[in-house]
Amino acid sequence: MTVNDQDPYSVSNYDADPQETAEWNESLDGVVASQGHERGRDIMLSLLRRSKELHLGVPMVPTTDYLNTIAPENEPAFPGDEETERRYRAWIRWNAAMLVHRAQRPGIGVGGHISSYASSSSLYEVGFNHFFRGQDHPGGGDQIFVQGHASPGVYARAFLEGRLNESQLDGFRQEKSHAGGGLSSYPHPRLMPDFWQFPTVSMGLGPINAIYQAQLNRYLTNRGIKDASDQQVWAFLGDGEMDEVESRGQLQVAANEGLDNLNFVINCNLQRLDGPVRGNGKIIQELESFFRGAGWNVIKVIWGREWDSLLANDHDGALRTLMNVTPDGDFQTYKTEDGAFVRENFFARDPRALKLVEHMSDDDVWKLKRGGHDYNKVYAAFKAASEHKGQPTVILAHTIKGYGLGKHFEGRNATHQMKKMKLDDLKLMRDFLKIPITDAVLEENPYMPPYYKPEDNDPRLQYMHERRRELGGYVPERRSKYTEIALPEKKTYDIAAKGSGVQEVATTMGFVRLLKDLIRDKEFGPRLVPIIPDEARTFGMDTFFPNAKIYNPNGQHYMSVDRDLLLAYKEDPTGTIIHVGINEAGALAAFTAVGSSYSTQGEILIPIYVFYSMFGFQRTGDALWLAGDQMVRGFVIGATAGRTTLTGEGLQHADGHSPILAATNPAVVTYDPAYTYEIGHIMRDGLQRMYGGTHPDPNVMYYITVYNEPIQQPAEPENLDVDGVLRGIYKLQENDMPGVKSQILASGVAVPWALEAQKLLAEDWGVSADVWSVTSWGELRRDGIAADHFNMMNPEAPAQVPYVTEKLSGAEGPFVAVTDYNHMVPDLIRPYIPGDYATLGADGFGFSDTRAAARRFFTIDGPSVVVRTLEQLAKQGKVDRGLVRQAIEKYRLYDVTAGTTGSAGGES
Ligand SMILES: Cc1ncc(C[n+]2csc(CCOP(=O)(O)OP(=O)(O)O)c2C)c(N)n1
Ligand SMILES: [Mg+2]
Repeated sequence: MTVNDQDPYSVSNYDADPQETAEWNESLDGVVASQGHERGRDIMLSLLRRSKELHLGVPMVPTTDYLNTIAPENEPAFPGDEETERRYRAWIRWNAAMLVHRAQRPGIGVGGHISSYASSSSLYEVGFNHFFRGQDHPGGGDQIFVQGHASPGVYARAFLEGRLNESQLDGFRQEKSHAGGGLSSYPHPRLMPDFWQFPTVSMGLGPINAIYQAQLNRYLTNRGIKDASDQQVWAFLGDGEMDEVESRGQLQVAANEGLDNLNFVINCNLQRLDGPVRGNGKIIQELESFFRGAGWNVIKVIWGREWDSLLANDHDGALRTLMNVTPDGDFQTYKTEDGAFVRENFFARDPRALKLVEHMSDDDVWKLKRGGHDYNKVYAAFKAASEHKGQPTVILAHTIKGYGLGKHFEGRNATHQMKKMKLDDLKLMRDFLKIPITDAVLEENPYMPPYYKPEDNDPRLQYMHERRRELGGYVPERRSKYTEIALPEKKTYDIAAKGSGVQEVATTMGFVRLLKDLIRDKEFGPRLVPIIPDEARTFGMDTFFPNAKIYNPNGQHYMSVDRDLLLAYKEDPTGTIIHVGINEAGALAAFTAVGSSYSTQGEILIPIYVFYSMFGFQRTGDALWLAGDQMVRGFVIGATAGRTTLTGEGLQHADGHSPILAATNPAVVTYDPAYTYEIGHIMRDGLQRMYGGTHPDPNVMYYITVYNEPIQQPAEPENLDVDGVLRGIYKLQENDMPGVKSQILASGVAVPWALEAQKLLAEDWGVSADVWSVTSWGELRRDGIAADHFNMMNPEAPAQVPYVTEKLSGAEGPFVAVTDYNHMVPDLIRPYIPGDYATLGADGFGFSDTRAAARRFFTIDGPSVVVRTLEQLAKQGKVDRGLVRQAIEKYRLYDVTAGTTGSAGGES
């Protein structure tokens, strides 16, 4: 009989020798009866430890007692001058609160958060004074992810450091209107590009991005691009934030890759915005089991040093039991009351625990601190985390929300949203923090209590500067200097210009072939980083596996099933491809880390993130918004795009709107190319813009939609209007046939339909149509809006003409536009079309069918373009209205089975 059920609590547990087992149980019973519960526990924990050493496969214990992981006797001595550090911490805390309070002055009232930083200032200060390395440190700088709404504390520190002045503090949240500039609400590199490195305030994106930042540091090291092995990533997170899917969803990546350069510090103040995180439960215990299960090293910092002696005297475990069973909601409430309340409602539940504090006054009971506010405890945890090898570490620090802000703030459910302090609160806080500001000054103008900063030569300020000098400079700091790398030469793009001859090749495949050639470029090639969420085979990128290899820091330790194949699946610590598994959120985090390497690490890397276009802007739009904030540079490739082109896949796959979503992101330049030669120019221009060193705005991501419909790729026409390709529109095919004129605008996969319509119009109806390839509806719109704005603000100047208006100005006839997307895509440029404009589009949900049937259903195929054009011409009185009905009947436009536009099948 085999033992499959290893759950020790299972009723059906198999036992090979019940009698022997009973004897062991009796021994344990005996120990407990004679020596008490504590001794019984000791023995059981010791046996569990031994079972681990003997590799008995006993299921692990997911949680430990509600105690500090590091016992007092194992704590290192605190290396700093605690008194001094606490003094300037008080100044920072005061200034942080005043920064927010003053931002509520009459006429301003721009909000802000006080309580989160108040709860976490010790966590940050221990880091700033002893751990976080600046970028001038010989080992390179650490990367610090600051909890978004704790930003006032970081500004307040920078003020003491002399990096920000009082006027800037008063410009908090008035970024445009405050004279001399303001401060952004939260960490936004885009808005404060010399200061912030990592945007964090969209809950959940900080944790996942920190994991992939740590991965990037390893990746750079393993690939020999830069030795980042001495740098650590510190991510400060909220306990409420840990409920976000992205916060917990990638913990296994950090564990599997052994990212011991990564430290999460979770500020467990037990509260989120509205109230308790787990009123009935214990968030620290829940997170402990979750992280441990994922393979992380867990360090709990729950109690301050005042509890040490109580716990040392807690011989029968009564106090520990109370700690274990008290729900978070009660712990929160205690801190809104007083020492007598704590004695009665916490300790008095067990007379043995009550006895432990009988010698203490209520005031002393009140001063029993939470671990996250104690420098010794926090320092011990940070040191252990930074030295831990083989695993990432999470520090779970128990704190009080609104700590030190007085009775109206501490532990209150509403504390997150409270911004203003009453005069009495100000005085209490001033006293608590011992800030030398008089009552009279506070009373004079309670809207504007002064900041506090001593003279520059104050020894405590000097000490603070010295700590930062020793650690390699001030933090946070963002740099954007990087090592230059020569861009690929023009001829590297030749393959894109050549066309495919008689062979039919989809633009996805055309793009992949080009990428392959770019990667071959000796100097620049290694800087291109393909990122794929388990779709390489779909896009024909499995051809990259053998040479570029899949990055795996652990290598490949199994006998690979396809080891003899040419296209073997190859994992390697020096691999180039970041393969994140089926995981678009992780892919975006990797994209963000890789695409900002130029800034965080001073090394250029170009992320080429290729994905199912439906699962890009739609699924991970917020992460792409963050990437824009972080000033990421790179390429986002929406493969298998279009609502009717990805045959058979249906409603959840058929993308008919990603260009619209992309157009809303100011950092994204969107292209919908029809042919590979267009892609070649777009890629080249993109790299030039990002790293050519001449463009005024290089901090952009190029979103390029490519398709899986095989078509004959034409060779690049001679005298191609390259400027037109890059700016968004060029004339692809003129028709000089005499007769009624019309203009067809199309993009991407719809360009061949436009050409089909051009032919049908000529042959069936004697109408001459020119065809324009619109490579970017979004860029044309942006250009138009810029012209509108200029004209509004400069009424005296000659009016600017939008590029598309100018391009189409001599074109005759109605304009008809078609794409494989929603009508909204061509409608983006409606205001700038110099004439009658009609659009066709695939609105509504996609479905699975043949390309031809789907295009007929949405009336976007070749014949549909013909009918729309005739209708527009009839409206203009240029053809007989009867022709429209004739055309509908001729093509059976109402019959989905009569559609013929597009090829069948095609994998990529
Ligand atoms: C994705 C997202 N949803 C909601 C918010 C609004 N929000 C900002 S802070 C916050 C509560 C944070 O609680 P916690 O993570 O526990 O941090 P604490 O302030 O308690 O340290 C919420 C809901 C947000 N910023 N991002
Ligand atoms: Mg919280």
